Amino acid sequence: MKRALITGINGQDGSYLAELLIDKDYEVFGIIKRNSITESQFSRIDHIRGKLNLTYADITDLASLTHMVKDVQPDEVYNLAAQSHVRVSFDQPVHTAQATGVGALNVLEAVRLYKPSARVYQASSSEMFGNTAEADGFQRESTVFDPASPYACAKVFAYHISRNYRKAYGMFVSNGILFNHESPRRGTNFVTNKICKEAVRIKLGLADHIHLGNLSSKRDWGHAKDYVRAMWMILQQDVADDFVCATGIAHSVQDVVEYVFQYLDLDWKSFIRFDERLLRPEEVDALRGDSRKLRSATGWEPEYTFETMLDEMVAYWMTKEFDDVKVQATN
Ligand code: G4F
Repeated sequence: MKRALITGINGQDGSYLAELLIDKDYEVFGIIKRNSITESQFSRIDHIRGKLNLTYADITDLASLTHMVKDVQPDEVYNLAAQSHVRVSFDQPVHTAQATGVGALNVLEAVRLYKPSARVYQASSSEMFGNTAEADGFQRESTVFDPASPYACAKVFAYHISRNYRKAYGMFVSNGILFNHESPRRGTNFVTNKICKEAVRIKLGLADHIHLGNLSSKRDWGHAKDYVRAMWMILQQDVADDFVCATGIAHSVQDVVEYVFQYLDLDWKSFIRFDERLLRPEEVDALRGDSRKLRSATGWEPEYTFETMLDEMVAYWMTKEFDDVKVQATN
């Protein structure tokens, strides 16, 4: 049985990846960052908790990571933990640098010291490209990075230190440069799931508006389930490398709003209110990925479309009991 260690196992991606690896007969280990609301730590993985080996640890705490790697002796390590909210990274730049940037280095160092033959997946991000694009409008592996937030700067560091460990120590470390990926498990302070959840609450008469920031930015949105499959495929390659994972199709935030409200038979213009607190000090205007390298190396193809992904997310909220807790005003 292969052993996988996942940081961020209780997040959107970690939970889908854990399901995938269990299906593939891996023994799955995860680290959980302790917080004071125990229930919220396990909400995405409760249904598979009996099949997981979970330990409290933190990517900012090298000692806890070295213990984990030494004890578990994993074959594969997926570093998915981070402070992953771009706008929040402007509020907490130092914490973001420590968790998202130095955290990745801690993972690499723990692996180098106690299981250097393990294969490491580093969750790199399309945010690293910032506002650069190739002449054809796409970002790909060769596109220059121009990070536009503390989060993106930290991810650029993590990307480069991963390549450095690959070259300096001959370790198998691969970067998946993933474009935005969503699902019903997405945090509701990210724009797609915020729109889906709040639009359903409007439909049910529990709310009468949504506060949003920039409606014109464009993202290449795929489904998290498709993207965790890419993570696994990246680590099954003969040679460690870096790969863009994206659908190749971009939509604006307004496209998301229009699609979701139309699905619910509502006129979106009556319910959207602009809130300048939701703008970022520096915005990334448009992201669209060229993932031909990944597709030709691994055969990866997404199963979901933009539309089927949003259909699933809205359907999820339609069946949910609401506790009427509002989404944070500033997220
Ligand atoms: O959903 P978002 O917060 O995602 P963002 O910033 O693109 O980052 C996500 O994807 C990255 C991959 O490219 C990951 F690395 C990162 O960890 C994260 O998962 O915002 C998407 C767009 C932005 O342009 C934002 O300005 O939506 C715009 N937006 C407009 N109103 C909003 C809102 N974003 C949020 N979160 N909340 C709003 O009310």
